[in-house]
Amino acid sequence: PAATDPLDFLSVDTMLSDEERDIRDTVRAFVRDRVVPEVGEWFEQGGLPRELVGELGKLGLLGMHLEGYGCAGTSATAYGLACLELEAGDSGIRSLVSVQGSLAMFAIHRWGSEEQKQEWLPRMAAGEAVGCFGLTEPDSGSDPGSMRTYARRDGEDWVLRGQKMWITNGSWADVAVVWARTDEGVRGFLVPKGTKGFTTRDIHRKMSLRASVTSELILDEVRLPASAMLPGATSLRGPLSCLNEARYGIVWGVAGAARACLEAALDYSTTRVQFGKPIAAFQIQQQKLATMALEVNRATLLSLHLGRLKDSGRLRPDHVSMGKLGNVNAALDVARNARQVLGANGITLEYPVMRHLTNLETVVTYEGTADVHALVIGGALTGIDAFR
Ligand code: TGC
Ligand code: FAD
Repeated sequence: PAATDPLDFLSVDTMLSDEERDIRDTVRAFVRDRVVPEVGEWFEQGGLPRELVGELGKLGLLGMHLEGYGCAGTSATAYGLACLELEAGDSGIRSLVSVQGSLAMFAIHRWGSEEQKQEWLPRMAAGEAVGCFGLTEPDSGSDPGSMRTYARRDGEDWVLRGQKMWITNGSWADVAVVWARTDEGVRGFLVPKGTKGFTTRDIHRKMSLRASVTSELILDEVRLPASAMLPGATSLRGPLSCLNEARYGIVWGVAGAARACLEAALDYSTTRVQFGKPIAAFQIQQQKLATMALEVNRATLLSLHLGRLKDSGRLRPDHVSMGKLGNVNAALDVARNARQVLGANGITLEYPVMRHLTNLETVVTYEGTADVHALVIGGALTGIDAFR
């Protein structure tokens, strides 16, 4: 007989609380009704409807694991489950939520002044204001310590000059969290849309993460008051602490992308007939399905374990690196296998698999490449830094 729930073979569901299951079910229904019917079109057109931000805000998903300032204050595990369901829809939707909540809002929540928190967080939680997070530059990706964007003091003001690249939500953002070198170390600045000298340019012709806005930020002598600087962050630890949060969401998210690919492969293989039988009846296809199910379940269990560690205050950055490295690679394997199960149909946007597969090629690169995370784990295992 078929497993009771082939998408939750190991009954991970039984390890969730009622509240966690409720949140998961709400997000799953939103993705089923609002995202899945249209996301192929968004991906093809290369963007997202902006109203989605308000809808995600109404659901309480923006900065949902933060406390106060209009944020839902859920557990890290509940936030992870939401990321899983969102990314089962598309990595671009999870990216929007990650950048808003775990990068831009988290940066303000963790490192901002009371005034900055009051000004931005309630509106960002409601989806009335969008944020982005500018760390990467054209010549500074894996090595953010080499950033050139520079902020100099001029009397009470700061003046920013530089360029940020590959910034999710960039041209949508009402506020950009921009990281810059200063004579006092790396510091973060809140740059509101429309500030003189601050412009954005969208990046087109992407073959991956198409249902997402990706932009360049240009800062040409942007003058900001002293109150625009995040007072708590004084080194690279500032932005890297935000990355831990977003990477944690990705650990969960990609388990959702993988689950969606498994689901498509299961559906397809039980209905597609060749040589007089559903292709699911051939041993080679069953082996692929079994391997996919194993990876989906293993990735989900790893996510849940990291979630419980985070909720009990024991999650370390190198734990997150292991989760991101392992789960993204697993999801890529699942998506590649599923794509083959679907044959020629697997390359189209009529099915979700190729979309997930190409998205995951971004996910394995952003928020620390697979190589970066392997080196973080290697460093933790050996005590030897192999980055330089
Ligand atoms: P290193 O010398 O090791 O450290 C510099 C300072 O940072 C501290 N630190 C951390 N703090 C918190 N969390 C972490 N994970 C941290 N890792 C390091 C460290 O203690 C030190 O603090 P302090 O106070 O002593 O100065 O730094 P390094 O220059 O050797 O670089 C380390 C490395 C390579 C691991 C790091 O730079 C790295 O992670 N590189 C990858 C860059 C990256 O992930 N960029 C992502 C950009 S944002 C993005 O991609 C968003 S996409 C989101 C979406 O659309 O979903
Ligand atoms: P590089 O750092 O140049 O790496 C190129 C290759 O060299 C990689 O394979 C890498 O693993 C390898 N490599 C680098 N250093 C080492 C080393 N020491 N040892 C071994 N191998 C090494 N950034 C933001 O700041 N904010 C965002 O919102 C954001 N959104 C993004 C959205 C999309 C769609 C994409 C594609 C990227 C986004 N990024 C964002 C940028 C992303 O974080 C970077 O692409 C990523 O950090 C890698 O940097 P890079 O592309 O410059 O590659």
